[in-house]
Amino acid sequence: MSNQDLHFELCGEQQEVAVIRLTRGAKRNALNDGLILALRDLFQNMPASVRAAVIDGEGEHFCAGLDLSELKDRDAGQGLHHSRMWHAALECVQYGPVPVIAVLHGAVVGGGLELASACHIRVADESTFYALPEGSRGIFVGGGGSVRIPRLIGTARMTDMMLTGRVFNAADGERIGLAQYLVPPGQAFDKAFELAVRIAQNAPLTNYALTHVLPRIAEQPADQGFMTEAMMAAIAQSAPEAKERVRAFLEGRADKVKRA
Ligand code: 1HE
Repeated sequence: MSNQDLHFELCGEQQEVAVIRLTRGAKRNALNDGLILALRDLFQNMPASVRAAVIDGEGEHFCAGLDLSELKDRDAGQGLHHSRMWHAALECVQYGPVPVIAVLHGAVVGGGLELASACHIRVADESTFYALPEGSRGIFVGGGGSVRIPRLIGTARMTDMMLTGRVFNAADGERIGLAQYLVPPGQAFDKAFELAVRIAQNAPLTNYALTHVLPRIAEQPADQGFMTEAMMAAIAQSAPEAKERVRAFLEGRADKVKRA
């Protein structure tokens, strides 16, 4: 589904990085139904060349969350289906074909934080701030935030954000686990793109294991997690690409791990 508020571009030498940009800056990239459905369709129909994706937001803010102008006339049944539509779309981001990196700056609030938390890596610049204003709007999260955000920062911190309207700045956001990377203002896209190019060089099966299998293992009891891990390890190491990569290291043709 094409949408004027969503820009899509293939980048990188092999067109291996999809750059996706919310282009509704005049409304602070607030997510209306059309944008949510367009995101879903985009991740369901990702070109085969793509190995990693970057999601950015036009203007000063990553995303102001749910488009509140669409909320006012909904009844309970419509609200249920609306939330499930967000769930389906953000499932396509989290459990889609490739790892996804969010480029955070300015407001990452409400549904914007829900979108960011469905991504695999979050790179924030120092202008970023995080909030869940649902509490003060008299509503609740509906885009998977109650499932994903506590897994990043813990239930107590999310409860605090929603009960008190607490806003975390960029440094605190990185400290508590909302973002994995913190960079100077204006540098988040470049950092995210650099990471995407790096991720795109991994064996696709390893990336699949990390995005689809690791989060499931994390939800399993340890005993089952160990078994799932063993099966994934066996599948990954039997791939011809894994054998070639290991051989390359043993023959001195691959990079060593360097000190941080
Ligand atoms: C919007 C939205 C929106 C801006 N829906 N139109 N999210 C919120 O409660 C956050 C609401 N937004 C804000 O707090 C601020 O807009 C920002 C801090 C993000 C940015 O402030 P600022 O001063 O740069 O922009 P602005 O002047 O507030 O907004 C510019 C325009 O965007 C303005 O429209 P205009 O026609 O008067 O120009 C705003 O009305 C519009 N706008 N945010 C609709 N969110 C799946 S459930 C998820 C539940 C939620 O996400 S609830 C949280 C919603």
